[in-house]
Amino acid sequence: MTANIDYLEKNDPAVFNALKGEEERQKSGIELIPSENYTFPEVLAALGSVFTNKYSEGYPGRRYYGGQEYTDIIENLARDRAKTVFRCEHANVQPLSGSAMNQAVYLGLLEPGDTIMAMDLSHGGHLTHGAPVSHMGKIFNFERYVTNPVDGSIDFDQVRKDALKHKPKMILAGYTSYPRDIDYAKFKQIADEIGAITMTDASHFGGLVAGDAMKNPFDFGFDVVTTTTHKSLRGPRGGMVLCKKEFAKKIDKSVFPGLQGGPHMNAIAGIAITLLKAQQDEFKQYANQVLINAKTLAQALLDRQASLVTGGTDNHMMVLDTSISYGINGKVAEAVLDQAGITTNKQIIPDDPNPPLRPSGIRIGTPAATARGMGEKDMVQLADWIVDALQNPEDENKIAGIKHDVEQLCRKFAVPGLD
Ligand code: DSN
Repeated sequence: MTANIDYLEKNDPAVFNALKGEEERQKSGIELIPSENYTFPEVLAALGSVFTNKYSEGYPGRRYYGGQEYTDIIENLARDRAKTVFRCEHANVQPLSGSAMNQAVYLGLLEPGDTIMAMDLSHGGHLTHGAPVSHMGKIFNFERYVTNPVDGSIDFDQVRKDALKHKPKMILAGYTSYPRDIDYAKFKQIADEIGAITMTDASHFGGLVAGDAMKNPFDFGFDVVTTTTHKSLRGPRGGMVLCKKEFAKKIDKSVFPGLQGGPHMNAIAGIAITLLKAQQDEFKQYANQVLINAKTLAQALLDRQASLVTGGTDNHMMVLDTSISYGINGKVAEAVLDQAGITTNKQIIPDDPNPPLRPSGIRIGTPAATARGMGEKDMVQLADWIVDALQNPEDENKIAGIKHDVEQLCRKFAVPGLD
């Protein structure tokens, strides 16, 4: 019924071996990239299912191809469950990725040349929030708000002044590397004053909103929320646009036919499964534990004099300034931790003097480690290993010793879907 990986061993050993290698990498190391996670075994099954064979342009009940009796069931389930989980009026579950979902919102609700107010990229904004190298940065005019690097706060008097000056059509609250929560009420108040649409890109923390561990922007009257489905939500790779009813038609038209063709129905089946899981107590406990683990890890790093951007975390991630802390840039730090079996990613810090491929820090997050069942004690141990490795980047014996210890710990925690 679903994919049988054993066929691969015989028919394509090159791909089979790479796949097995990746399985082993995921089992033997600790995944700390904040945007990564282990999906549920049921989702892996759906991804390798017959739904990958099907074209389904259109929406349930209004498709451009025949044979949709089961795809309609799947997409309706995913949409209804998304509305329940996020307490919203409309859900589009077709975006193929996080970038596509954000593009669909801008292109569906705005006109080229319109102004969007979004977080400065080095302070935590995402490429799709108008990086000059992205198409969105060329099509729309982005005005920036910044954060205070000492505590991560946002100066809302300044945001309001800038909003009154630039009159953005949309105010975007959301991030990819900001370790704090968002004051939605303040953004909404400013947006209402100038008649702007409010959007949150919850790509990173959608699962934490779903699990009631973080605030839901819809509770503050936000118009649109986007989230990827594979980060803290633990689903398949994909994206969703959630919105008020008044924007539903424009959003649906923008996703299809505006931006995409056929949706990936195998992924949508996975999204439906994920959104049922997200309603269960176990998921709520998971979401809470992600935050507890992040706070514990951050505190343990601070206890060892690590310099964290904004001084800590309110969510699932933290940004460690490795230049200040250890005199090495984020590229070197990422490589050293890779050697120790700890996966992180190099990360620009606010107003980083260094370029993105050689930035001043790394980003660390707890969703994947928590999905394996790791808890506070493991986070404290992890902080020690991170600091020991980064303080001794050239000590091969020490790094090898840490890698050994990391693997010993990892063997105690199954990888969901693999063990
Ligand atoms: N790649 C995602 C992240 O790591 O945050 C966002 O695009």
